[in-house]
Amino acid sequence: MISVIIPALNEEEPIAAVVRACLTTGLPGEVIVVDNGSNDRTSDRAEAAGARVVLEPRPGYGRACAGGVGGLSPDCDLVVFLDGDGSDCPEFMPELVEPIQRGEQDFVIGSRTRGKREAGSMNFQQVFAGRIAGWLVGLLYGVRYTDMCPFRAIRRDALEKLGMKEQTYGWNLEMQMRAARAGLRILEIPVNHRCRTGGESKVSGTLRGTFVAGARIIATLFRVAFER
Ligand SMILES: Nc1nc2c(ncn2[C@@H]2O[C@H](COP(=O)(O)OP(=O)(O)OP(=O)(O)O)[C@@H](O)[C@H]2O)c(=O)[nH]1
Ligand SMILES: [Mg+2]
Repeated sequence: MISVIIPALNEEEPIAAVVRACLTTGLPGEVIVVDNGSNDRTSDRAEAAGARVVLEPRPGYGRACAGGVGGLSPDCDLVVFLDGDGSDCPEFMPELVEPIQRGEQDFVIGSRTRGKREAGSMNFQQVFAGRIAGWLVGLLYGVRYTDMCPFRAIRRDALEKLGMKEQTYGWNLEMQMRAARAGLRILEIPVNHRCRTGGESKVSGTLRGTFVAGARIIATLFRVAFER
């Protein structure tokens, strides 16, 4: 069974449409929205749209994703992650999950830099950071990524063996590094990307968010690269 995990913080405007678009693909057996401390109606709207809400009281993108993994149903064998702001395009879900279902890949990740991007949906720093991080991971582990796209699919057993630790914005890169180092079969496919469909940016749209996320991502790169 496919489970979708959506980290969401104060996304009451876009979240219902994101949940519905995931369900419309007919693929997921469950959609889990992980709300860590929203002070708006994110949880209610997610639930009304058909999601199961997991509350993660401690803040942080990585904690939210990990909270979702902790709340997976026992039947789940394939996990899809995407953001709750409406910027990822769930219609690409079949392309992400089918290579895993066919037994050909363990980890399939979208690349927004290789897909069609709506004007303004990614800023220069995001595109640049994704390229640089991808290049560094290539040097370290021989797997070339072109983005740190949040939209991705992975076998549940493989994910649980990775030993994910990152609690904040380094989560996406940490998964890519650990997957490469573990020798998983990895495929990157172009996915389209839109501007968020409502609500406010927490990361790339603000100067503070950009610096905090950038620092966490760099710290993650060093931590994972040098850990023994
Ligand atoms: N649970 C949780 N989710 C978060 C947290 N911070 C951000 N998110 C979610 O993570 C996703 C990415 O955050 P965004 O604000 O969209 O960051 P971004 O994509 O760089 O910025 P945009 O340009 O606005 O799309 C969204 O679904 C957020 O709701 C957090 O601390 N906890
Ligand atoms: Mg976003």
